[in-house]
Parts: sequence; structure tokens; C-alpha cells
Amino acid sequence: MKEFIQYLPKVELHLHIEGTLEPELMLALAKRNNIDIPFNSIAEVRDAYNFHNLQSFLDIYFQGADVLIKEQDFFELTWAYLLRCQADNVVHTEIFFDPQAHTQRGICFDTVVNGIHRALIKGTTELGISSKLIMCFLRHLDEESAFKTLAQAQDHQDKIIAVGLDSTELGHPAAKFEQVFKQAIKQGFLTVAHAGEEGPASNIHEALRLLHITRIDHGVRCTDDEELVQQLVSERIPLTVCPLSNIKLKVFERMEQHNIVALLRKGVCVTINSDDPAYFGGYMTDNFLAVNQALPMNKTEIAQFTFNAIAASFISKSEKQRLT
Ligand code: ES4
Ligand code: ZN
Repeated sequence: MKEFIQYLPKVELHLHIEGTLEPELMLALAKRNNIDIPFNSIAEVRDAYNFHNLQSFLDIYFQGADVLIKEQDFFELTWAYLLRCQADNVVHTEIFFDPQAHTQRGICFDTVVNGIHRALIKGTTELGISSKLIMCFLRHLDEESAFKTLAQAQDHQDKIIAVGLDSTELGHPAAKFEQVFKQAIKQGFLTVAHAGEEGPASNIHEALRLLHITRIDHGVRCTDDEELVQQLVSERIPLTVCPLSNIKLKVFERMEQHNIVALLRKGVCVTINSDDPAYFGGYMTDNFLAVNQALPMNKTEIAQFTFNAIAASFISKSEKQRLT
């Protein structure tokens, strides 16, 4: 089964590029860019990766992102991730980035997008990995900052397919971003949002109703509301689930308690993704293996995650047919 999972073609739909910053690159970039970080060794960095909830992770995640300064840094970060994709047989990936995490520190929006995009192009030509880029708004920041970010994206609309919403879910309802998402849709962006990771099932309802999203990031708390689960099935609304992330951030105590396989068997379009793999202890193959170890599945069920991800992806109909 391990070989089957290793060689299974995979599609990733929930991946924060800043969350692929491995300690080795973090230390190298800190040195190269003269940035002070409170770690002196790789072991010290890894020691800090003990989280008790989403917020305790986000604090470390934003601190790590501080070492990213130049376009070349964003390029190297993205390229390293694409090499991991190649190793895991990921054939298509849809990548989030958090522009505000960088523009807030004085880094130019163009620097961030251009560095990431240059690596994605190289990934397509040299590795045969197709990709899309999704710009997330940080939900702990205000509406005005999100609007400013949307304006900055205008010159890069050829490189960005969708907007999303991430960071602290509790206390920052979807309603705060209703107008920004409305404007983004008007400009031609597709929309996704993190919802029902730490927050209740009602957050999923609100994201669907107020932000008009076409797929939900995480969404595992949907099981608190059976009617919602049935809506996800009947309307084929996909969930981009991140199993190792959910364990690390204590959304579920143990993988045996995770609901992803139960949701798959109910007919929800669930997918497996790595979220912030440098922080959560594994890329795509590791996530598949961890789920299958705790909740054994047959090969048809495992392959269904890839079929679901193809269906839920933002690639064109003809591209989808090519992959299936
Ligand atoms: C995130 Cl796991 C998770 N949840 C919400 N926002 C995020 N940003 C990066 N990882
Ligand atoms: Zn996420």
C-alpha cells in the first residue's frame, strides 16, 4: 500500500507557500538577509514547532516568513516546494500566498508574486508540474488592508486565479470580507476560504452564503451539522482537508478520530492536502500515509482523493479530462 500511495498521481489544493519554509532555508535566508531570528540551529527551530492551537502556530509561521526579503528568496522557497512535489508525484498544485504577511513588513507585492511565479513557470517547463496561484487575505487584518491588497493584485491578474481567506478564524467572521470578495468576483477572481477548521459549522454556512466560495479550505467541523454535510454532498462542494495539520493544531486529538474517511464514504468531495508541510511534519505522501495508517482504506478509496482533487481543481475542463 505504501508503494501504491507513493506512486499515485496527486493533486494538491491547500498549500501555503510560506508554510513550506524548511528550517534549513529559514536559517540560510536569515543569514543571507541579516535578519535576527530567535533560533541558532535547526534543532532549535524544530523544537519550537510544538503547537497547541492555530494561533500558536500562526505566531511562529509569520515570524518564519520574516526572512523572505528578495524576489530570489520567494523563488527559492517555491522551487524547493516543487521539488518536493516531484518526489511525491504531485502533478498539479494550487498554491496560497499571504501578500499582507510581506507587504506589512515593507516588501513589495510585485517582489512576492514575481518570485513565486518564476518558480511555477520553471516547474511547468522543467518538471511538468502544472499550478495555479491563490492570493489569501489575512482575516485578522481589516477590510481596508484587504481592499488595498486586491488593488495591488490588479497588475498580476494573469498570474492569480483566485482569492482566499486564512489566518485566525475565531473572532474574524466571513462577514468582514463580504464586500472585498464581491469586488474580487466582479474582477474575475474565483473564491475559496478557510472555514470550519477551528471555528463552528456555522462559519462554513457563512463562507458559502456571504463569500460565494466554490470550495472550502478545511471544513472538517461540518460534521457538527448533518444538514450541512448533505448540502456539501448534493451541491458537490469540495473540502480541502489537511490531516497532519489538523493533528498538529489539535483540531483532532488523534488521526484515528479524524473524519476524512467517514466524509469520503458519505460522498463528500474531500481531498488530502499538506497545508504547511514544513511545520506540520509532512508533504502529500506523508499525509496520505498517515490517514491510511490510522484509518485503513482500499485502493479505490485512496485513488478517489485524487479524482476528487481533479474535480475540485481550478484547471480547465480539457485539462481535467487529460488528468483522468
Ligand atoms: C494556516 Cl492551518 C492554517 N489555518 C489558517 N490559516 C493559515 N495560514 C497558514 N496556515
Ligand atoms: Zn491552510
